[in-house]
Amino acid sequence: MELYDREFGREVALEYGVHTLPTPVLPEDAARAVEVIAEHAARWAATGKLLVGLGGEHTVTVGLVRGILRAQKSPLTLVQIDAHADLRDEYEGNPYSHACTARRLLDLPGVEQVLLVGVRSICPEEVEFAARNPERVRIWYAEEIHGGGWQEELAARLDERRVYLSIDVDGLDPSVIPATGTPEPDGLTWGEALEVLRLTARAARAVVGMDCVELAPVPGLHMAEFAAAKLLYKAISYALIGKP
Ligand SMILES: [Mn+2]
Repeated sequence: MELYDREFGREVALEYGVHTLPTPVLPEDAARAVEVIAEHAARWAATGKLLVGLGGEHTVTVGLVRGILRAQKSPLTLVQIDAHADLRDEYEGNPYSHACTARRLLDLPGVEQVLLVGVRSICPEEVEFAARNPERVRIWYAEEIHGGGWQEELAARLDERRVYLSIDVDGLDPSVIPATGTPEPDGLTWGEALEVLRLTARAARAVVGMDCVELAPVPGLHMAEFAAAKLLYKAISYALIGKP
C-alpha cells in the first residue's frame, strides 16, 4: 500500500511510526477474553500513543475501550461505523456476541454515548432501546448518510469530546468491502466513510483509540483487505494530523 497520502501531501506512517504489538493469547471464554484484551489495552493506552486494534470479532472493541478507560480515566464518546446497531442485550444466549457490542460499550460507566453510522439492519429490541436512551444513543441510518445533512449534528455531539472510533467493515457497501461475515446492501460509499472519519477527527477534542473489525478475508479476493488497510490508514492519519 502507498504510504504517501495525497490529501495531506505527507507520508504519515513514516513521520509518526507504526509499532505492531504481538497478538494476545485469548482464553476460550468471551468474558475472560475481553478482560485480557482490556489488560493489554490499558498497558499500551497508558503511554498516550494512539492505540489501534484489529479484528476479527467486533467484541474486541469492548476490551479495547475498557482498557483505555482504565488507563486514561476520562470519559469517551464512541463513533461506530456499522451496518448493524449491535444494541441487543444478548444474542443466542451470549452477551458478548458481535450483535451486542454497542450495548456492552454502553454498560461501561465512562462511555458517554455511542453514535452509530451507516446502520441498515436492526431489530425491535434495538429500536426501543435507542428510543429510550436518546442522550446516549444516536443512530444515523445509511439512507440518512446518503441523503446528506447529518454532519452538523454529528459534529455537535462530538464537540470537544474524547472519541474512540470503531469501524465495522460491514458499515461500508459490499462493493467496497465484500469480505465480512454479515454483509448488508446499500452501505456507505468510500467517500462517505472518509467524510465520517474526517469530520470525527476535526470535531473531537482527540481520537484516542480506534479499531477495524469483522474483516473475513475470502481467498483469492484481496480487494477487501486492501480497502480495509487503506481505510484504517486514513483514519489514523485524520486522528494524528486531521485538524487543519
Ligand atoms: Mn456489523
